[in-house]
Parts: sequence; C-alpha cells; structure tokens
Amino acid sequence: MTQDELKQAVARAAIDYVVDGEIIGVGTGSTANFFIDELAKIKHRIKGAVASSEATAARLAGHGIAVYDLNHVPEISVYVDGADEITAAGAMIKGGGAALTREKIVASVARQFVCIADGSKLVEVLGKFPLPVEVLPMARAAVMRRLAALGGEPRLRLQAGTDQAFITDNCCEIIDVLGLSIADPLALELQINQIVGVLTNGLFAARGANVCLLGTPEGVRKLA
Ligand code: ABF
Repeated sequence: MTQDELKQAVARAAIDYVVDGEIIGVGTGSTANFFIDELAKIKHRIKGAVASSEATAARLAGHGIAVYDLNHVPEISVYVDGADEITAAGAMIKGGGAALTREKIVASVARQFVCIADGSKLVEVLGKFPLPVEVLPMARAAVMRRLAALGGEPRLRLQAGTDQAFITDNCCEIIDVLGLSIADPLALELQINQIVGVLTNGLFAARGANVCLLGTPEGVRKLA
C-alpha cells in the first residue's frame, strides 16, 4: 500500500466517529484532506464543520459543507486531524503544515480528538520531527534565544524557495526547533507556552488524542 492509501484508509475509518446532526472539527494537512473528501460523502448527515485553517475551510466549502465560525459553536463532538509524530499515549507534535494554533483551539473545544495518521508517525519519543513554535514577528529573535537555551536548534521557517519568513493564517511566523528529545511532552509544552511572544507550540500533550487510527499494511490499527 502507498502512504496515500494508508492515509485514505484511516480517513475512511474516522467517519465512524462522526456524530450525526452535529458540527465536526476538521484539521489540516494531506491526511485531513482525505478525511474531508470522505466527510463530503456523508455531508447530509452532519450540520457542518469548524475548520482549523483557511485551506481546510476552502476544501470543506468546495464540497458544499457548511463552515462555521468557532465563536458561534459552543461545543464540538469530535475533532479529526493528522499529526507529524504521535506516541502510544496520544501526545503529538503538530504544525508541520503551519496550522498549529487554530488546530489547538478547535481541539480544545472538542469532546474527542481522533488522530488519523499513517504508521510512520508513531514514535517512542517525540522530537525527531522539528517542533514548530508560532511567534509574533517582533518577538522572533527573543523567542529563538529562549528556545536555544532549552537545548534546541531554532530555525525560522521560510517561504519555499525564498529568504522571506513564512507567514501563517494568523499573520505570525513559525520557528522550527530541531534536535529536541522530548521525554516529558506536557512539561515542555507548558514551559514553551510561558515564553512571551509565543502564540502556540506544536506539542499537543495537555490535550492529546483520545483515539489514534494508524494506517498500517495490515489494516487500520486503533490506539486508545
Ligand atoms: C496537520 O497536518 C498538522 O498538525 C500536521 O503538521 C500535519 C500532518 O500532515 P499530513 O497529514 O500531511 O502528514 O495535522
């Protein structure tokens, strides 16, 4: 099976977690895109969706799925999204697609977080994937110094093929921190959140996944 077929399989499996008549939280990235395409097939069963990025909102709308502003939605039954790395305990690194802040906000109001990923994302220790940290542009250098003091190697994310900073949906920048071995994801998530100028970091441990559907050649494996 190709990696895309594994992603498609978990996207299909995640449909079982969709609650009829409700508003669904939808993540960002290639695996989430497969989920959106599956959701489109049952769109008559749901009220609509809250999107974690402009790209996701556009894809949902393109399928004719109503997109709601989170400010008008008091609670979401389920949030479905991918990850860059996940542990068996459900802690994740997210934000490789730069949507970490909105992903964390939508996940925070969801009763259940269903992570969908191909099997390559499962790790014992988080940190091989560079940890994304979204920062306000004026705080970039100050935050980078603090992240270096934590033992990481911070690098400003650039727009592909340029020397210009990548700009997120929130008009902020992303610092990717390389070289971390994250033994305690919750402690590091809270510690980085305390750095002034940080909007969000890509550790999802305080609110990890309740269920992870992993795509493997043997089928969809469920970690819960
Ligand atoms: C989102 O998409 C992100 O938090 C994560 O960075 C990324 C995973 O992308 P993909 O599904 O394309 O591997 O879930």
